[in-house]
Amino acid sequence: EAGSDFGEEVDYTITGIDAGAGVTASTEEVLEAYDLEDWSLQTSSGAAMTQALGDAFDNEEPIIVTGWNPHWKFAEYDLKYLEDTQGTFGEGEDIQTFARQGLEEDHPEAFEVLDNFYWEGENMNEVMLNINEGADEEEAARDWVDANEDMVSEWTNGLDAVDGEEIELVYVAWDSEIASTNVVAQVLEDLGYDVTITPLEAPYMFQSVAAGDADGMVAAWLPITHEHLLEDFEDDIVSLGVNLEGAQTGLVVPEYVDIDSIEDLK
Ligand code: PBE
Repeated sequence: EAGSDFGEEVDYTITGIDAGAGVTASTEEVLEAYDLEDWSLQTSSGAAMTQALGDAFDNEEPIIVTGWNPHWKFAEYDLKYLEDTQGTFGEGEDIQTFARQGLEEDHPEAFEVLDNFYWEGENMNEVMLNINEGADEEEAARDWVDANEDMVSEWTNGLDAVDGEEIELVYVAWDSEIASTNVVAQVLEDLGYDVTITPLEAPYMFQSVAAGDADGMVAAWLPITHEHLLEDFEDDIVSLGVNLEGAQTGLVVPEYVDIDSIEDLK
């Protein structure tokens, strides 16, 4: 059976990312839902996962990872999502923006930028690919903002410059969120803000916005991935809507392995 060979080859281990990620929780649900009791999910970090993926491709070895798009790995490697017949990962998600209560009154221009921020997966990919090729995160965001003045001006249209007021954005150090958060930070800096971006684990990202310690974040994946975090904090955060459509999470393998569906892991 293809699945049991594959399972043995990867030691029945899915290479995961951080324990607090939504895709980690979804994958634990998948192991239950598909009766994959022989399998385990090994948590680490987004960076460790992409390192393991790169090592596997170097040697054309089998691997299975928790994956998502937008992500540069789909441009770098020939990858496929395993078919999710039970729909545990959902049928696509949006990335959404949230602000702290009171931000609109305290910093209306920053609130407006966060509210207006909207881009496409291909835009995010440009920043991610640049960083993956070695660019500094802040510089990659700077370059993207400079090269996309038309889109950026839609986010800042009609807003007055401010004078060094402080704004703190929180995010999790996933490649996708490193890209978006750095871009928004550059745009706010250009408007005159003094911006700090702080990487946290996902639950603390939501919590700090809810507590008013941070001003906002552009990193909520909904309706599935961060559903449990939204439930915990939705009464204390301000929803500013979708900033990117067509995101997805799932289990991802190289094209060169001969399984196609989560069912094949049995
Ligand atoms: N991700 C990227 C995150 C959201 C953004 C899919 C790794 C998660 O699983 O929580």
